[in-house]
Amino acid sequence: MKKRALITGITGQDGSYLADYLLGLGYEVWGLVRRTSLDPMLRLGELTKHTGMHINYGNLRDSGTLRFALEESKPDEIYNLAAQSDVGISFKCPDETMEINYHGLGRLVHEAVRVRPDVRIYQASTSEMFGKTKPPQNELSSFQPVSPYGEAKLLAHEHFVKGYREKHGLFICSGILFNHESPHRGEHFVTRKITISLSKIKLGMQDSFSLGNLEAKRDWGFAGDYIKAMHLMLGRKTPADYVISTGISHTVREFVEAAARALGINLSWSGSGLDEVARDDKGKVILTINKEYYRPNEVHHLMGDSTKARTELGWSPEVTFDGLAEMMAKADYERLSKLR
Ligand code: NAP
Ligand code: G4F
Repeated sequence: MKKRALITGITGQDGSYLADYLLGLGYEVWGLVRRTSLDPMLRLGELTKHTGMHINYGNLRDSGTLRFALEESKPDEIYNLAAQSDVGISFKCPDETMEINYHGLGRLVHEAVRVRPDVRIYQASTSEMFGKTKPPQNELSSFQPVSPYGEAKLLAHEHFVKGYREKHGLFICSGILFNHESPHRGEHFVTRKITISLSKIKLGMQDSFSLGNLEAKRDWGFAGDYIKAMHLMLGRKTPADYVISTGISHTVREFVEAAARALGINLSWSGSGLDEVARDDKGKVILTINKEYYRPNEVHHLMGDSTKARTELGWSPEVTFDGLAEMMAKADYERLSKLR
């Protein structure tokens, strides 16, 4: 019998990599897809034609659709990747964020245990839950979230992951993943915004772009490496939570520099604060600072210690920071040069 996996958020960055990986392992993959006005299947591409791939229309806000998807797919494993995943937007839409990121998991778990009490569930928790906690952060660090997104994910982790595991014996675990990126990354996250903007500038399709806080530090890895850890967690004898990270952090400014290097753009910085700019080799301003992109409250430094995952799961990341920036910059450059 083929193993069956249900992935919520299959149309997102991680969902697309995970579906591909599980299909490659011989799984039957079911994806929960919400109705959108534009084609939500773009990232899945040819995978939608795979005989092992099935789609259920549904929404984490709607228990009935979850029940139906669970009854139809009868999954051995559930990967709950669906979320309002944009931290900046969560300050503007806190209720929606709580509704999907916290109550959504509650609905899913409640329905899942009725359909299949021995199901194994992966919850997409996040380093954003650490918030102000000093790095390096690991499974024993305290949580001090500063955004509605981080708060909703922490509540989901405490109430539904730890709660159902400890009180009801459910196999459910949190992957506390640090930032991970790829050519499939949403276009409003900072790394992808940078690689798209620099590619367009290089191709003469755009003059300049703006960013917010250049000094924030993140521990950036490759999504294709991180989804393997999700699968490893559900293969353990007993459920546990794991930090997944590279252990190395860089500033947003360093990501701009790495992506520019990959595209052969020589940057020079001048000015400070909101007046800082970056120029290209010809002295043309290509990057300015806009306070619109600063957040009401910022997580300044995330850097994970993933010793537990490396030891117990045998997991480690393969793609380096420079390799990631180059992969993303070159993918955008090639895609856009065909469109031009
Ligand atoms: P993403 O690209 O933004 O994908 C989010 C997915 O959730 C999309 O498929 C989206 O569908 C779906 N979704 C949103 N609201 C939904 C709803 N109400 N019902 C059903 N589906 C809904 O996010 P990602 O980067 O792949 O991240 C995957 C998960 O990991 C998220 O839970 C995120 O919070 C968490 N996480 C991500 C990172 C990271 O660095 N990437 C780090 C830590 C944790 P549409 O296609 O229709 O929008
Ligand atoms: O790329 P970001 O929007 O990612 P952020 O906020 O770290 O959240 C991502 O990682 C979390 C894991 O820690 C996930 F849980 C979450 O779902 C998401 O995937 O911003 C990164 C940094 C921030 O400090 C932000 O202030 O970049 C800074 N930044 C500077 N200028 C900007 C911009 N961020 C965005 N999105 N856009 C800018 O123009």
